[in-house]
Amino acid sequence: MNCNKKDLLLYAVTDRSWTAGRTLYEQTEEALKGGVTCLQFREKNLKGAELAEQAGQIQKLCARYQVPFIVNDNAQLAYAIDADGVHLGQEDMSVPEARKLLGQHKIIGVSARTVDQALLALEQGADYLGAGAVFATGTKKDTVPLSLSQLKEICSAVSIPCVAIGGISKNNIRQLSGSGISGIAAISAIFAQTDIQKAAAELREEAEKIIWGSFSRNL
Ligand code: TZP
Ligand code: MG
Repeated sequence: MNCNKKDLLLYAVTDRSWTAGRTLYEQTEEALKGGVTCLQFREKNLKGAELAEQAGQIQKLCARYQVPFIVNDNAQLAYAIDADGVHLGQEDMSVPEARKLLGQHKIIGVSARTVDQALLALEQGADYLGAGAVFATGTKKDTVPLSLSQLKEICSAVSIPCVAIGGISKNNIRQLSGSGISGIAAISAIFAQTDIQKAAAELREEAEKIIWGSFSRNL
């Protein structure tokens, strides 16, 4: 496994539907400048050559900033472009299959909403979990928020790091304090903002406070 817990602190997830006249490349660079520590390429509306082409560009950009580049859903694409890893939903390729394809050194993340899903992912060799949604979000329509106690249960059930996702913003991130997460993931709180660099920097500062705090329990 190749997943440094510290890299999960501020995990940005892309969404070109927010680009508002700018390119995803420009937006991603702003996010990286603002201090994003991991980037997931999640472009549900791109396919085939265009998907691979965009992914390759963003991958090179992330490499310049030495930030891990993770492909959402698509382990085949992650393999084809030699991405740092893949993030798998419950309906995507299984962890053992993805591990076989990508090898021991790539990062495999899994979405988990229950302790059972978390334990299975751990047992199968996932490197980290994405847990959520933790708050109401308009970005992903088919999700219902977990309670804070469900999030805590998931985090404490596994030895791998957990990243919270869903509706997280600088205004509610403090509610996640003490939940046991190692990072927060966000789409709109980063990519839907006019000043993406500033938004990422503010989230990073808050994430450092609530996750790392004055003692490094989660490191
Ligand atoms: N998975 C659970 S909630 C979500 C995903 C991909 C959407 C996160 O987007 P936002 O804008 O940070 O709420
Ligand atoms: Mg998915």
